[in-house]
Amino acid sequence: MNAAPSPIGPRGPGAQGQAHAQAEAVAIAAERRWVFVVAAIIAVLLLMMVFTGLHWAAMPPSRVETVDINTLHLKGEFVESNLGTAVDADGKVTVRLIAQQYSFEPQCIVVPAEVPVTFRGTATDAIHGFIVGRTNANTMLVPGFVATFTTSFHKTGEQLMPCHEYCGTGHEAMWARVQVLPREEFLARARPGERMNCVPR
Ligand SMILES: [Cu+2]
Repeated sequence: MNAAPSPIGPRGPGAQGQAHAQAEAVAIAAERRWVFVVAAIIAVLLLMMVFTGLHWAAMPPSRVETVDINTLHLKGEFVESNLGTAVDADGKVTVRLIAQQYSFEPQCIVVPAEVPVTFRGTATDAIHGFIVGRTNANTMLVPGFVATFTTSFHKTGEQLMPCHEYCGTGHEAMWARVQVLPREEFLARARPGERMNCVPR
């Protein structure tokens, strides 16, 4: 025959059993509080991921602007005669460039110091990228997408601009130069409608 379960638990009657039950109740309450704290932390992290993912639209960093790589050299913004630095009528400076295995076009880019410069670039064949010296001018160039950002250069002189995305066997030889000119010198050289570069002729 089975004995009836004891009403006072396996540890027997008395103060010891009561203290144990109290301690267990405290532990359970504390663990329950921590479940809410941890759940709240996880919820905040998930909300941050969803917000940043949707708000910044992930990749490419600025927004999605596509370009047809099959007609890149034939028509539109990235034809050879339109590459280089342009100064618009309203004084805005835009650099357009393309990356291909294993060079940048133009090979030498000229920009003014202390003036916001907008870069617009794309790649023709593989994923490339560039960084200008120790500045914050830094982007990936993905075929079919236009990468764009605006930055200012504070130091005049020449900077190296290497490709920083491994793009094939010639990757380490893929780089261009950026010449940062004093603002007045740059503007004296600029001609409306012309595309500037510093490629030696
Ligand atoms: Cu490259």
